[in-house]
Amino acid sequence: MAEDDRSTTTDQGATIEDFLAEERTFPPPKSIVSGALVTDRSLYDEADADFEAFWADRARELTWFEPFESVLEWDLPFARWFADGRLNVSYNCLDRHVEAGLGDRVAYHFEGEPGDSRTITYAELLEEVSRCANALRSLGVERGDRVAIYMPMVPELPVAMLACARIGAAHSVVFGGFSADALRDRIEDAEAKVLITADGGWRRGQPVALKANADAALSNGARSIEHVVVVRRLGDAAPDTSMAEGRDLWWHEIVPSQPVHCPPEAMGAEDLLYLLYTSGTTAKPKGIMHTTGGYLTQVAFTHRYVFDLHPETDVYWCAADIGWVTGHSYIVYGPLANAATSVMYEGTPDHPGRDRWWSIIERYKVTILYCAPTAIRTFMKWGTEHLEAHDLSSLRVLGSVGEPINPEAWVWYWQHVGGERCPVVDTWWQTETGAIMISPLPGLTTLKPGSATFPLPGVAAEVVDDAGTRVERGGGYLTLSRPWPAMLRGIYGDPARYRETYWSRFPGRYFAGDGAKVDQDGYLWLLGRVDDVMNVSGHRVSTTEVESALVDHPTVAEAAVVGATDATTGQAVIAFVTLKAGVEVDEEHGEALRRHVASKIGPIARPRTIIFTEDLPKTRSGKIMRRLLRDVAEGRDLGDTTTLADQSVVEELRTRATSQPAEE
Ligand code: 7RM
Repeated sequence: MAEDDRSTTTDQGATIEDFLAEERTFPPPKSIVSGALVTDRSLYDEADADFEAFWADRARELTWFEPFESVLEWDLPFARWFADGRLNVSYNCLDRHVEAGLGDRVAYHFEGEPGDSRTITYAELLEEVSRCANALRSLGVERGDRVAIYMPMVPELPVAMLACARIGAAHSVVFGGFSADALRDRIEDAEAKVLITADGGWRRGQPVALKANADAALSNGARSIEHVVVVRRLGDAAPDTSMAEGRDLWWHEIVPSQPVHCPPEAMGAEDLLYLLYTSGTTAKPKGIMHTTGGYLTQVAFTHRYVFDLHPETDVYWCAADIGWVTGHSYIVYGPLANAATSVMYEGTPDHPGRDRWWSIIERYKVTILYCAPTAIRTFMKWGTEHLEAHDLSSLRVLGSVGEPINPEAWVWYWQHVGGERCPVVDTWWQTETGAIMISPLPGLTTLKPGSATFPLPGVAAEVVDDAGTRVERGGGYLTLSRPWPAMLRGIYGDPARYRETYWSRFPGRYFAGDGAKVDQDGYLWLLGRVDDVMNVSGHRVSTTEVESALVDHPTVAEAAVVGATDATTGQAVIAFVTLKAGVEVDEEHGEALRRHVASKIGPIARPRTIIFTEDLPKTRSGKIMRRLLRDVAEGRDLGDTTTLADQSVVEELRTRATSQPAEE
């Protein structure tokens, strides 16, 4: 890209610069366009004309016990959507489908990691949810209470969530990989009355105990918990599961014996549906609040349109964990609200072999796959032979979420997973937004690899500069300039922190920390967290662009880039690089990669140091932890590493970083 095309800084470090230009475009494949839900701009036009009326129409597609009159009350930053309406989320996800004659449709094809499987229809799911709801009521759970859920990826997890929704209790799902302390803190913040857990789950062929962690959490706090309900998942494979007399109950002893009917509570649209804690690395976790009517409206709408869902024929698989927001919105609430058939898988992609996902897609004839770039880059590293052994021709739409997807990873996904016939929808959103905000529509949008393209109908996403002025072309900060139905309603118990965290940086705008750029065609490109932006000789360089330039090299599977203090340039670019399987490199390879970046982006972004590594430190949801890599690069203490998926990775990196001289 020509120098004068770039956004320029007016003063030191004002705006993130825009270096990388992606020229490839992919119009929607003909096979998708014929039969697609959306092939013209009418939804956008409708939403542009009156976004409140647009969302109200979407909300009316749900079943309301009492219809709403009020659409939006906006007392910045506090929104209330459809506030005088009444509905029940579990009714909308289950009963109304069964009443419409869809009781025999499969809701979940569950596959456990050891190879066990269960098929659960909508009628069966309704029965189990109703029984579980009655069991919770029998334990004293009432409308307005909170229930903590700490479980592996088994069907009882969505059952428990829906049972809470049925009786008007809010759930707080704590990811099964979190520690006893993390569980205790979250239970205490929410003052949860009941904890639902399991004896354990399977991971990479090993039983992983959970109940012992739950006991540890309860042994030094979490006094609000009156009962613990325990799912027997591991059975004899579990290390001795101890049950506290009077407090702990086995799921199989209290749920199946309950009455099969449980009338759903008529909830206010603004009643709390759930809390989900975002794991801050330093600060106290924030309990993100999601409510009932607006949340369900937007997750149902986005799940249907972003994936071009045809619920009668599609088999949809979101490979996230339900412990993250992606699982809440796109394994549980969105798909069930749309009467979709989903695959749910318990384990890791490499058990028993590196083709587990492809074997699942082949066996269940999955048509829509939704996963994270970290998974795609891992598959790139493993090589294509694992996919080639399987028939993936059922696939028709591919989705990506969680991090920027580098153009090369996008093209690999398109080519090797999608067989060059499936649109790849890169979906940008956050725990806080509740639902997808920026994404292509498969039958309409011409794709550019690495771009999340445009805000969805009804969403006002704008890039602004440091002064909060809209950027029409170039880099800046991604903001949302209007309320949206699935938006967080606050941080549990801390309205001041809500205002300060999200609404103080740019007046009247929501800002949650991502950089983005707008290209000459108005496409949006996510540039990573603004806290990660590097300042090299006064140029604000995004980590995402340097990483994409590295992944563009044929030998590179994955890269993570950070800035480290440098005497000459202020900060220098340090790159951690994972190579593809079977790549042989010589001593000059680091230099070759540095040259590659310089030629793709410019000399300013040339990494000072390249560190080769087998693995990168990631959070348990697969996001690269650049904070840790900065500490490694600067030789600092590592601080809190509890959110790290694999503790051994950073130690290894530290050794490599210190044994490698800086290249000037
Ligand atoms: C859904 C989810 C949110 C953060 C967000 C971004 C990053 C998510 C994309 C993305 C680039 C994407 N919720 N992020 N999706 N960055 N392109 N398509 O991940 O709360 O866990 O994380 O994830 O930085 O702010 S989350």
